[in-house]
Amino acid sequence: MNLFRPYCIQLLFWIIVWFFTGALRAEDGYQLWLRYNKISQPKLLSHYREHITEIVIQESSQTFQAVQEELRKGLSGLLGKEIPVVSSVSQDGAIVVGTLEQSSVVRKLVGASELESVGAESYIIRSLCWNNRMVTVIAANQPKGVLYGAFHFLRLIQTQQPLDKLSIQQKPQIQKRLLNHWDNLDGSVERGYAGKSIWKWENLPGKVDTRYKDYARANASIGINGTVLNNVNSQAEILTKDYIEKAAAIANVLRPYGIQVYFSIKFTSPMEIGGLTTADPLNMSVCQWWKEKAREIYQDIPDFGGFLVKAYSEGQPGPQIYGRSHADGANMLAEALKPYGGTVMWRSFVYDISIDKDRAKCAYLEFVPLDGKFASSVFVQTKNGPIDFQPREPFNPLFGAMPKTPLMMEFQITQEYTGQSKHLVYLAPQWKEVLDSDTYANGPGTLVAEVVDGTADKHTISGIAGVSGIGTDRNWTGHHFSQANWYAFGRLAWDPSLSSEQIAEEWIRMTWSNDPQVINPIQKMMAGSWEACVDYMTPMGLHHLMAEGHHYGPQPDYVHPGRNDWSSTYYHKADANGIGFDRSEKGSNAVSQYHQPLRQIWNSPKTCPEKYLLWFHHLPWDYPLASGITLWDRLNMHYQKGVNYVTLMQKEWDSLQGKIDPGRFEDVENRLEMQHENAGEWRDTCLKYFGRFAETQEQCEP
Ligand code: GCV
Repeated sequence: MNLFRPYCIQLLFWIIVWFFTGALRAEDGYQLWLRYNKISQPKLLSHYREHITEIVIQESSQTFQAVQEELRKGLSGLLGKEIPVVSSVSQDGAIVVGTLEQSSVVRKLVGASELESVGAESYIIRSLCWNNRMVTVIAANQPKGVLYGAFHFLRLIQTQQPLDKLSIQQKPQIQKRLLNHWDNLDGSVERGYAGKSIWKWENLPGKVDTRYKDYARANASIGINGTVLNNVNSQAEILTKDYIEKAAAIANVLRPYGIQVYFSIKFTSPMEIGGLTTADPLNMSVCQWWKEKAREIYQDIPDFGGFLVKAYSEGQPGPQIYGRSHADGANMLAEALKPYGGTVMWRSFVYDISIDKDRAKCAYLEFVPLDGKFASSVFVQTKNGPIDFQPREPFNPLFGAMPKTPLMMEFQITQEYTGQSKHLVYLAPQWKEVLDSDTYANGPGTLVAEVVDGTADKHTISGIAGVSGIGTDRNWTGHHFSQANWYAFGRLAWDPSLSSEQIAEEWIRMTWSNDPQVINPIQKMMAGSWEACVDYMTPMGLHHLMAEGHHYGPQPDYVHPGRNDWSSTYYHKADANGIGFDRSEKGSNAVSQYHQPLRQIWNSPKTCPEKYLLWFHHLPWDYPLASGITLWDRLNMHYQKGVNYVTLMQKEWDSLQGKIDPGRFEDVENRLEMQHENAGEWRDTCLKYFGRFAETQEQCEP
């Protein structure tokens, strides 16, 4: 017996250790921000247990099943006990969930007039006293609104907000909030850095991956309501009967979560899979083919969203082959989708440099003359900047230049040009910079966000798209912190006025911890991570210095054998006289595509903000900046500053050892080490290359 005793004590010791470090057991990131771990502070836990005792639901649609499932899962996890689902209020702490139309309890609690004005996806969450009972109501006009409300309610608990005096009313600012997958039908993902495509086309429609539901939950939790399943570099096969059936199986999983599916289509599909000899949008047989195709799709997918089109760009065919315009092509597709309410998203990512030698000007020159010529269900989907998702670009001048056309914003969540899945770069500040930019289109204060949400030009439709960074990696996005970009995209799509700090804090609390000792260092890391990336890659308005093809590392000396505008040297134009692309009136005059006073401010290197200086100006190496420092010295400072920030992020992260589960801690630690090494490579390669010119130049005239 005595011999046995030390073993018992040892066992007890390990049980205690296991119990207290339980929260730090390895996590793999699969649950994203929907972790629902039990609240550990006793006071807080009893507050929530007091305010949540039962879930009152009277509806049973598929969406309501999703609502019920999520609330049960979330609340039982967070509160550490099962919360019963009932059909009427029986005690204090009832959470009443429902629509005005279907739920008699909701009707008793909420006035019809309150919900009437808010629209289909909106919701209210309110604390009430009813029949001497303390209740919380989550109400909406449509089940989808209730679903969004339920996720909001869970978020309040996940981020440890009090529940006693709730008075929340939410309405999305932008109607169509879409992910764009650049997923190919063979399972590869263009510019994907998190494994293969999650769409298992080879197994569909028979076998439906369980992951689709978690994908739907995650997206619904941040308000995303549509997904384009396949790459804009499209294959005609997506429109065959087989693939429509496969997509229908995905749509069935996403539907209860309020997510519509869309296809990227190839303009020459009528020829490739339809046996026609032309794809001319004005040809009757072609129009008929698309009408038939739309009918076929809607038979299988009644809530199908519509088509996304990359036309006449980077090898993709378009109506121009037949001497027709973007509007001719888009309108023909819109006509085919019209009976079903489908949408066309026609991309403006075109750069035919026979139109203008400056690639940044091309889309504007092609699209602005077409303003007013698109059918009412057509969006022109436009990247945030005029080149191509560079670490930093001024906003695309099309925003503010096509008042008669709804412009759909296209951001890139996948980090093609911002370190892929190796670098920690929180992109919300980049997107905020663009959304908050003043276009001056209708005088001062016409923000890009207002062009996108339709208020600037009184459009009845509005949309925003994010190129997805999702793949089959267990944590969905490769880098654990790339999840933050997915999260932030959804939150900003819902409400572009949210701050990037606020979004980061929500995400950190839900994804990592509510402990301020964890929140603060991570906030700090994320806050400056984008600016740091700009600094060590392309500071002061430089752009497209990335290696050819994969776009990861630096290659400032790259010269494309056939296309000047695919060469790094085309963008930086470094030589003995200086560096930068002259887009002022004296150069390509791209500044003229912006409204006054931006045109004037950006036209002069004296008034142009430093962040855009070399985007708009070619300047001598010893050009004196306002601070008195020369351009070359300042460039050196930026590159070093970027690398220093990665060192700081490493330090902050190291301070979290023991406070973060070991699995995710080590993964991020390793990636930060890689980032540090690669940031140094960016600095050294670029400064060495530019130094060849800068340090041999003749001094500029005083
Ligand atoms: C899907 C860039 C990317 C391409 C992408 C293209 C686009 O050029 O490098 O991979 O193609 O943008 O947005 O169409």
